[in-house]
Amino acid sequence: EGVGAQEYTLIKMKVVVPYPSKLSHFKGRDLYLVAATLRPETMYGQTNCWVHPDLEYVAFVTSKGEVFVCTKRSALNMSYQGFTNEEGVLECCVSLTGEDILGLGLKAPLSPYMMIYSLPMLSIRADKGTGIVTSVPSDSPDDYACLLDLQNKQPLREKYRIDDYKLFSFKPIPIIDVPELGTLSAQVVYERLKIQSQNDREKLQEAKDIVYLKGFYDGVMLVGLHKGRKVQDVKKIIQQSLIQSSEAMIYYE
Ligand code: A2H
Repeated sequence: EGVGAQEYTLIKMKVVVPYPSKLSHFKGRDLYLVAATLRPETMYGQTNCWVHPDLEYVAFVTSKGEVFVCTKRSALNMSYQGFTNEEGVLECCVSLTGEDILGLGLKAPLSPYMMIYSLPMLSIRADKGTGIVTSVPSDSPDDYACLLDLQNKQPLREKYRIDDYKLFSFKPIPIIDVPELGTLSAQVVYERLKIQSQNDREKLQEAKDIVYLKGFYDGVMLVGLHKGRKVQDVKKIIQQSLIQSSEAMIYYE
């Protein structure tokens, strides 16, 4: 952990069988898309998962015999953080593109939806996190904007061959009450700033600053074991409980 290291919570989103052809090689093993988040306490509000259709990903076998899917850059970082048997070595490593892992059915920890799906987000960066982002449209303006774009723009759905049932049954879930911003703070700020789409990068940055600050310092949990408590008091507790149940890990970069 060097100067300025960022701690992420890696959320293990279990891919539902049968695996797609590019991953059929891993039949019989538990396989996960691993998303890097700064907000483990928002996992109660997951409605889907984001992958970048044009990014390169890898699947590799961890020291526990599970299969993780993420960018190669993050997989190598993981290999130096005890995730693999040997540092710098990715066992049974298979290369994938984002398109190979679009539309997968996933079981996401703490989400009230039994199954959620991987959908395309074009603003995912290759140079941070795992390239997999878990979507919480109630509390993340980026996630809200992207979900709304997909729901409103038929050509976008067609381009990435997204089945309607993977998208339209999923609504933002009220999980945190933020004074002045209410229980769907990302949507409220998106509307207040008159954001038009996921490409409104400047306004989205402004929205993120507002929602993140107020949500963290003044937000109160509306759901789960810690209902009624402040976000900043329970964030670490929720992270630790996800780690205890093997649904999450800590990852630095
Ligand atoms: B956060 P930082 Cl509810 N490209 O998780 C783009 N965005 C990425 C990413 C990538 N490669 N990897 C992670 N992220 C997102 C939840 C969340 C997040 C909420 C609210 C705010 C928020 C649900 N999505 O982040 O630049 C992930 O989304 C606001 C910044 O590395 C991750 O946490 O600091 C966050 O950005 C990491 O951003």
